[in-house]
Order: sequence, then structure tokens, then C-alpha cells
Amino acid sequence: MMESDHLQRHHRHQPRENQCSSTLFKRIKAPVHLVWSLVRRFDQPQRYKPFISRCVVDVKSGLPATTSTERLELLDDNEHVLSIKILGGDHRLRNYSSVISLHPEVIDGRPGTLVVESFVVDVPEGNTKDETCFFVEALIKCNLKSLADVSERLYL
Ligand code: A9S
Repeated sequence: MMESDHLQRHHRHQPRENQCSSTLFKRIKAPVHLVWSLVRRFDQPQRYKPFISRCVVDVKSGLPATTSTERLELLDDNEHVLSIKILGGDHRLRNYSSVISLHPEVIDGRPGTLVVESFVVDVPEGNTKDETCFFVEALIKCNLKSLADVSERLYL
């Protein structure tokens, strides 16, 4: 196992009273460089995020469907850390900020990756912290499952 210090360094959220925050983990049977090649493409989230159909960079209006405007906050190709903030969109995630980091591991004697993703977000009016966490965690679990599926298929 890795030292948890190293891991927690990248995942320090300080939720306010009206926010919820959580951290999820996923082991992937593919090497870090392969998983990172998918994660680092902030401009192509649809390569593994099942709920994203397309991504337009630098377009501010005119999109018909549900949209989200997101900013890349940190992309560290050495430490394998990516962080984003959601700036707006026609959805309910306000002040959403997330960090995803990759850590090399050996799984069944082969190179693998431990993915850690954490977030903080406002609890919307009319919802509880638990409901908000449950909703966001469900979405992230889908993304991580899909990231694992895509990575492992590429690694075969
Ligand atoms: O894509 C992510 O990194 C994480 C999340 C939680 C994204 C959520 C989402 O893209 C939807 C899936 C469309 C759900 C946004 C920004 C808002 C939603 O309500």
C-alpha cells in the first residue's frame, strides 16, 4: 500500500457548512501511463465519461442540451493529478470542485493503477448533504467504472 500522506496531499477539500465532500477509490488493471492518457484529456471527457456525449472548448452559448462549463485548474503530468472546477451550466452542481489522482500499484503481479477522486460541492436548496453526496458519488462511480473498462480493454 502507499503512504496515505502522499495520497491525501492532493485531496484536501475544506467543505463549508452548506457543502458535502467525499473521496472514492478504484483499482484498475492497467498501468498508470495508460489510465493517465485518458484522464489527462480534459478536452475529451467523453472518452470514458458515460454521461458526456461531446465537449466543446471555448464555446459560450448556443448549445441546446444540458451543458456544464468547467475549468481545468491543475494538470500535473509528473504526479498524475488533474483538478477541475465547475463554473456554471444548466444543472444543480454549484461550486463543484474535484481532484483525481493516479497511483501505481501491482495488481495480481501486473502493473495496475489506484485511482482516487474527491470532490466538494454545495448542497442545493431542498436537498440534504446525504442526498447530494449519494448523487455525486453515483456519477463518479459510473465514471470510474467506465475508466476501468476502457483502460483494461486498451491494455489487453
Ligand atoms: O464528470 C465529472 O467529473 C463529475 C460529475 C459529478 C459530473 C456531473 C455532470 O456532468 C452530470 C453527469 C451532467 C450531472 C454535471 C456537471 C452535472 C450533473 O448534474
